[in-house]
Amino acid sequence: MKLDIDWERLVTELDALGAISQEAPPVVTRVVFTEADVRGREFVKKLCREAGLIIREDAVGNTFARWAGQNPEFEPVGTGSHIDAIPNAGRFDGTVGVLGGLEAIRALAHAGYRPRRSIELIIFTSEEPTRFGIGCLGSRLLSGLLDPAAASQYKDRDGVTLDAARSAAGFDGALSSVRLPPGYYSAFVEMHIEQGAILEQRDVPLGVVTAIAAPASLKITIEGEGGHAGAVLLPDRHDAFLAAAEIALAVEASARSSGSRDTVGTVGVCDVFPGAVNSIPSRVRMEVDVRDVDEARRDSVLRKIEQVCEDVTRRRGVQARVELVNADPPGRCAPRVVDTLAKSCETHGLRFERMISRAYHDSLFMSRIAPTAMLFIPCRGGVSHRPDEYASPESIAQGTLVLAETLASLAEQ
Ligand code: HGY
Ligand code: MN
Ligand code: MN
Repeated sequence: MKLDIDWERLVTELDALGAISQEAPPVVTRVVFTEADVRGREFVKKLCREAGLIIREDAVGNTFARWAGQNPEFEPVGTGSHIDAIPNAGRFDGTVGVLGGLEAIRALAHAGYRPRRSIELIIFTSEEPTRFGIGCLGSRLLSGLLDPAAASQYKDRDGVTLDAARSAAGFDGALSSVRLPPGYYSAFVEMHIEQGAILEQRDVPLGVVTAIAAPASLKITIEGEGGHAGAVLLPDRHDAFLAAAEIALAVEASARSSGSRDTVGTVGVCDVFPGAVNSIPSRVRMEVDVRDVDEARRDSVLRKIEQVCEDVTRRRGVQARVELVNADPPGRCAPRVVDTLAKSCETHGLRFERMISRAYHDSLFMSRIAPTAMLFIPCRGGVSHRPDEYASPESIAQGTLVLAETLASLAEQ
């Protein structure tokens, strides 16, 4: 089948979606259920309608745009990703999988192909942890891996609950209705930028993902004793930030000491109260991100961090509350889907590399309920989660071509 990817239209759409942001371009910030997120959703849904797809949205805003197959009663093939973006991000993270998935469907239809199985494009809600502190909120609920009752009470930093935020964005209904029955999809594929530099360094145009690293995150609240930054002598202080600083350095040291380069850790959020230069910090709220492809090694780092918290708080006379937000197993991709992606690359004479994903994605949770794999395209310098994130039109076109070929193959399996 001769497939023509209209990469100019696709790049124009990616740029237009990138301009739907809470910040001025090239900065993309599109936090879930904000006005920019809602506008971004409307933008993509309009393109899906124009392509003749049938749209439905669930109670948390996961959005499904279906291309009806010849056998609509067969389990569909799914593809998609997210369009929410963390603060100060770029325009390709997630969106390449959504708009690239749409373009793959348009190219197949344009080539006169009619799938046996329906093909369904998904926009997952809140892949990023920015607002509610946990990543992949929509796909966790979809796959039944998150308790709806607990999720509905998640609060953002302003105390707004998930229920209130989703309702204000137009999504109501019981969160328990989001979960899909097992076997709902016959297969799922997500195209995404690599967010690392391996493909670019090895000059390989595509990555076929065989596993997804196991993410974990902690919330650590440290309560010390405030006071005048000049008058209180050092021996009398219980400085919450300096305790936090020791713990933050221990996050890095614990990851480094695992013996594997696959173990990583950082502290991405650190709120200091009261935040006045001449006031000893009395409270610090930190969010810690620890990952590894090996779950046991990751968990040993979490235990070390908890041990350090105990030691530091005892020595400094402060209190620490450590809350485990999530500690997910790694995602294993399905050989059938991996091989179908590999074959599609070969069909189009495109070199590829089998690799693991160090970033997590909605595919991590989709792999729990459907045979799943991912397709990576290179991003310049491996840069992501920054406004200078960039994927070339050539990479985007090559990825979309292979995605289209793979969706068609899976729709016939
Ligand atoms: O953090 C991640 O791995 C993803 O980009 N949200
Ligand atoms: Mn991201
Ligand atoms: Mn992403």
